[in-house]
Amino acid sequence: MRSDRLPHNKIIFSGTVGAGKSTAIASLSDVTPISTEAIASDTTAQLKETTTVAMDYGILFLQSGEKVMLYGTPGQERFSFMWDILAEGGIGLVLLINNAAPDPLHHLEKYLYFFRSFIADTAVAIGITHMDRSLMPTLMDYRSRLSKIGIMPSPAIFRVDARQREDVAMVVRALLYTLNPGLIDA
Ligand SMILES: Nc1nc2c(ncn2[C@@H]2O[C@H](COP(=O)(O)OP(=O)(O)OP(=O)(O)O)[C@@H](O)[C@H]2O)c(=O)[nH]1
Ligand SMILES: [Mg+2]
Repeated sequence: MRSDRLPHNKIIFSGTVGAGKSTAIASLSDVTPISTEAIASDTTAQLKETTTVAMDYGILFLQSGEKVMLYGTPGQERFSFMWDILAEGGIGLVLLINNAAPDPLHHLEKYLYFFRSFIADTAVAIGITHMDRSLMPTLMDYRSRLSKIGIMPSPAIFRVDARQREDVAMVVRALLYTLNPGLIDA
């Protein structure tokens, strides 16, 4: 149940460039989110105009009165030094994978590997974004890759459009439920 970790109520959004981490936090936050967008350069510029260079931050108020702080990482690997820093003190990870990027299953493995010790101590829930733009791989493909990786317990995984508050709330709710079934009203 890991309830000793719950008073921090900090969750981390990480995952692929352009997956929608900043958008998801903006969709879900009950306060104006703080973001650190800069003009994208190199390969990211082919995908989008701006990219997160340090972090995103928002707050979600649960009906239970609990406050959940939402931290988003940059997607670009050159800012990966921020990933560990932001994860410090977190109670769980929302991993967003961009289904329209090349080789999203590889990205899934890469992020699960990077955060393996954090996940072992906390929990992870997975959102697959951009499925309206790319139907493949399917959620079944992700589930079979997860079972090959052997991560236990098997993480919750959903189709998520980061622009839709309800979609983001669903993956956060699943994460909170994994940590503590009493905290469900995200
Ligand atoms: N079509 C579509 N667009 C989406 C979806 N989810 C997010 N987006 C869009 O994807 C774009 C990228 O979103 P961001 O929130 O900047 O992505 P990010 O993960 O923060 O990216 P980095 O900070 O660069 O790593 C935005 O224009 C979103 O509106 C989705 O499921 N479908
Ligand atoms: Mg971002």
